[in-house]
Amino acid sequence: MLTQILPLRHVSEFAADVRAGLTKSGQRELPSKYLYDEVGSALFEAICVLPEYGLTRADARLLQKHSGEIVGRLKSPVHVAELGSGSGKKTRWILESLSQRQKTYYYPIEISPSALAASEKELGQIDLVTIVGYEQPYLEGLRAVAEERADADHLLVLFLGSTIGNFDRDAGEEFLRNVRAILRPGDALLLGTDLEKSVADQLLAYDDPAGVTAAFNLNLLSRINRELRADFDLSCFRHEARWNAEERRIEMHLRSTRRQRVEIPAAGLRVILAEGETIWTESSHKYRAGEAGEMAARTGFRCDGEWIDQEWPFAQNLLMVE
Ligand code: AVJ
Repeated sequence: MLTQILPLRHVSEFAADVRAGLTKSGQRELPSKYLYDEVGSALFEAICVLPEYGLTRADARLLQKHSGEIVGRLKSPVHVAELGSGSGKKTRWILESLSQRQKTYYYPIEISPSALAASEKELGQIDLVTIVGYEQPYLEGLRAVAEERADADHLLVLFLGSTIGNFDRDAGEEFLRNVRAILRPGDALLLGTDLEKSVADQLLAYDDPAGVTAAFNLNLLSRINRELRADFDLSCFRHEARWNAEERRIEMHLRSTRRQRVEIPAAGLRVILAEGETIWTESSHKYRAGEAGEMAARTGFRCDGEWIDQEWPFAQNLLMVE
């Protein structure tokens, strides 16, 4: 409702983003990428094993079942770059399939140092696989990987887990165009998209009864308290998951249960939140079968195959650069 901006000489990128998001007129927001500090990454790993959150298991099942076929469609030699490696667990199937035919480099690109370390530990023991991690934003990391490769090498870019769903639809396509611009003919992108399912199932996946997702969402405020010396009182916020039918996405919000003032010294900010006001922290867009192929056609790729999990509707899409 009311925002007071104090003069400030230098702010970190995190502080600047928090400041921009919380001073927006209308709906306040915080960028979802900041959910993944060390605590947030650990909470996300816990979400992935919740019975209500079938997404990660569906993603992994498809890779386990079809990685041989997927890898069989790629030109050799091919190396693997992954945008947001997380724990690295799902990637094992792809790397094992590839390493049966060639020596393989794996480049996880990840802004969370704890996730990067976890993926290096998880995948470090596979024969004939060499890991070179990049602690960088997706496109910067991918550009570095693409520039350093030999002329004959192809790249398989992994963008798994429906992370693309965090972008608004237009921004997601713009992101695919940017990925395409870094690649060259013979390269490929394996894109995971979570498919639309019943609203009840989707809401449960983002508001589990044990409260793990609530903790994951609220931790963003704890992180701001820790890193920007803020004084968010977490007991005065409630996690909320909403289905936005028009945009076909789940939204996570943090609802202020009363009128309250929050100080964020390192962002030079004092915010007054109204009772019932929300801070929007994440969008998870959902897709239809075939939709990734349509996105591919608009962004300079050709969809070579789509594999769908029957238990938890989720699609693995192999997009080729020609
Ligand atoms: C990692 C972005 C795919 O949107 O489903 C899980 C993050 N948020 N539960 C998702 C998340 C709440 C997840 N992604």
